[in-house]
Amino acid sequence: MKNPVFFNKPEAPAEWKDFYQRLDHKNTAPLWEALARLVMPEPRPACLPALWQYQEVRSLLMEAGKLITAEQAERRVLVLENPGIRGLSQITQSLYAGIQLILPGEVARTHRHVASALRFVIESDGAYTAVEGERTTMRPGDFILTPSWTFHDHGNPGGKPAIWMDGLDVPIVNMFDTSFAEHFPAEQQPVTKKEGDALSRYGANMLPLEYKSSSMAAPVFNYPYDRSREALERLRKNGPVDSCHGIKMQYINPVTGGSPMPTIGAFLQLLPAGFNGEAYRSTDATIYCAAEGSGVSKVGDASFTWGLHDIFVVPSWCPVAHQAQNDAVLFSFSDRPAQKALGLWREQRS
Ligand code: GTQ
Repeated sequence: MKNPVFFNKPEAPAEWKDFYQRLDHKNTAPLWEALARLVMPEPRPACLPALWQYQEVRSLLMEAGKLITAEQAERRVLVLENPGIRGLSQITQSLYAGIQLILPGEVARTHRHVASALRFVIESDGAYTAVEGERTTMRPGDFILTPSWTFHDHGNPGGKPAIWMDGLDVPIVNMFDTSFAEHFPAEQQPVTKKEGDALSRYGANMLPLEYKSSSMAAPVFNYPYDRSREALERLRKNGPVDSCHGIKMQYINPVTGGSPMPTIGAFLQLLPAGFNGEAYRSTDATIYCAAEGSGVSKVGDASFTWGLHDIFVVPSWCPVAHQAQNDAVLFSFSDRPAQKALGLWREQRS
């Protein structure tokens, strides 16, 4: 039942105008004029359902590659701006997303910031990301972390352009006014660990003896696609296939079983060919990228036909229903762990 207090406010009489002006001059305002947009009976997101076709974004990004070097740009990225909140560099109310390009021979210099970042690799032939002294080769479909305040740089010693999706919690960090950032003294940080060290040490269902984590982020920072994909494939055979989600798994921090980073959660789901999912909604606005296959997702009143590497966004509390033409895999990320930590998260199956 809708609470009438949120909807039936009488029109302010003309004679109150002078009073409202005097309030205004004293930096005060009548709550009763603002209450309905302040305390809403359910989420009313300014951000809209939206789709970015990868091939369109890619050709613009390659144009950017001719205009500006990675060095000049610091990060050569096209920001995916939600059409409902243009100009804010946000894809949702709480998250940033962009598509980054590193051309052969380029490096993106070492820096760190309070914002947590993830990468979902789209194209790469030998490019790497380094985090705190360890490099990891980026392969298509890999989910890579750059936890808060960790030094990171990217490089592409290969022969082809490297392109990936960045997801950052910049809007959350800035909402709290807690942003710090700095450069590392050198362009590239020294490599102090062997490639694959983190995954061997923390990512094999084992931990070093008496291991105590000093971070809120996972100590593994690459979740290779072949492993995740294989798990989904086995589970498709074992079932059950969820009527809303297909076969959907969440990436975890192997130390805690919780999310890989405190503010951002990430997911991978397999929609078998012919999947015709039921509608689902949750309060965490979610960004999807098609890792394989093609399909159609109904997002509120919109219907998005997506193919390989297309990106779409589902606003908070907006119903989404996925269909897959052929076997499809969707990567997604959202602020779900932050909402859960604050006791805010809700979901609803239709
Ligand atoms: O790779 O460090 O898309 O700092 C935006 C800010 C990527 C990065 C972005 C960043 C980065």
